[in-house]
Amino acid sequence: MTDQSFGDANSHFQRPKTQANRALEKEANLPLTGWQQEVSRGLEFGLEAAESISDRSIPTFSRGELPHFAGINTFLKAPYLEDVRKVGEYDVAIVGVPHDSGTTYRPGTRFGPQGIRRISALYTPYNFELGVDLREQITLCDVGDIFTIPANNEKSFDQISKGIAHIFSSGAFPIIMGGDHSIGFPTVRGVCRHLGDKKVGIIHFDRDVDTQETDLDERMHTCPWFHATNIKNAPAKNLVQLGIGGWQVPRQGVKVCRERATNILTVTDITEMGLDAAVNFALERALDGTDCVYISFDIDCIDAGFVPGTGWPEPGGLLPREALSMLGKIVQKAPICGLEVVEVSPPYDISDITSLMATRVICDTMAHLVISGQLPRKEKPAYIHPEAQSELVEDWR
Ligand SMILES: [Mn+2]
Repeated sequence: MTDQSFGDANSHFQRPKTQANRALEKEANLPLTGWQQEVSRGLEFGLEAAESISDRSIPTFSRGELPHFAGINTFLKAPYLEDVRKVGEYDVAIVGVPHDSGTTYRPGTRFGPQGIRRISALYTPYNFELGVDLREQITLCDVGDIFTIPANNEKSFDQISKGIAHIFSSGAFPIIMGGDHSIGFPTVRGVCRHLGDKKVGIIHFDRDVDTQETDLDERMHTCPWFHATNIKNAPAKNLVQLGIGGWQVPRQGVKVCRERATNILTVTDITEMGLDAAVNFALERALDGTDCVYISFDIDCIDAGFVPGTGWPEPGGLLPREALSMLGKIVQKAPICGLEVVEVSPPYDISDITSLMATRVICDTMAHLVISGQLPRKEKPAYIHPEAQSELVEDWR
C-alpha cells in the first residue's frame, strides 16, 4: 500500500495501511456542525468572552465541553433531561441507578453514577481510531437517576423496572450506570415489559455467575440472572457469561448454571480460543431464537489491578483491551437493546480509574452502535412492543 493521497509529498516514507492512517482519513469526513452549534449556544447563553480573550469562540460562562474541568457533571456533559416524558426525542438516554443495597461485601456503588459522570468530563466526544464523533452523529441526554429506596431492594427493583421500561419503550437506547449487580434483574424486567412475544439474549461480562436464587435471605447482587431468566422473554439458554472464574463464584450459583445450561467462558477459555472465537460463541448463543441482545457489564470482569473500586475485586480477570475488543465486536454484530455497567464503587476507587473504565465501556458501546448503523435510529426497532405486558407490570404497579 502506497497511499500518498495526503501528507507531505516530500517525505521519503510511504504511509502504511495502518489503523492510524485510516483514522487520519476518517476524521476528515466527520462534520463539525454539532461543535459549531455548541459554540453558538455558548456565546448566546454564556455571553461573549472578556476583551482580552483572543479566541472569540470562548464564552464568559462555560457552556458545553470546555474546559473539561468546568461545568455541570452530566454524563459527557450531555443535556440534563429533567422532563423524562421527552426521552424519546433522543437517540441515547443515560440513566443512573444509585442502588447498593444488594451488595454483600463492599458497598459504595450508590455513588457509581456520580463517579462515572464526574470522570466522563475528561472525555471528548471523538474517538480517534474508531473515527466517531458522538456530538456530530447522535443525540444524547442524561436523564439523571432513578429514585431508589436505600433500605429496600424490592421497592428499588420496582422503581428501576418502571424507569427502564419507560426509557426502553420510548425508543431511546438505554444506558444504565449502576449500582450493584442486583439491578440486572429489574433492568431486564423493564426491557421485557415491552418485548411482547419477542425474546432477548443476555451477554454478561463478569467474574461471578450471579445466578443463585437468594443470598443472605434476599435477592442480592449475586442473584440477578436467576430471576431475569425466569421471565419468558429472557431464556437461560441465551444467557452468555464471559470472564467467569476465581474464588468468588458461589456454588449455589454454579448449580443453577449447570441446571439451566447457561453459556460460560472463563478467562482461560477466552484467551485460549481467542477473542474472535469467544465473540462468535457469545453471539451464536445469545442470538439463538432471540430478537435482541442486552449487555450487562460488571466492571469486575476486568482484572482487579485495573478496577480497584468495585464490590468484589478478583485478580485474574480480563485485560481492559480484551474486554473492550470483545464488547466492540459484539455490539457491531448484534442488535443491541440496552447496556448496563455495574459494580463501580467510587469510595474504593483510586484516581477514578474504575469510573474511567466504566466511561470507556459506555462510550465505546455508543461508538460501535454508530459504526454498525444501529444509531441513530431511523425508527423504533421492531422488537419494542407498544403495549406493556400486564404480568410484568403487576409486580411494580
Ligand atoms: Mn456481577
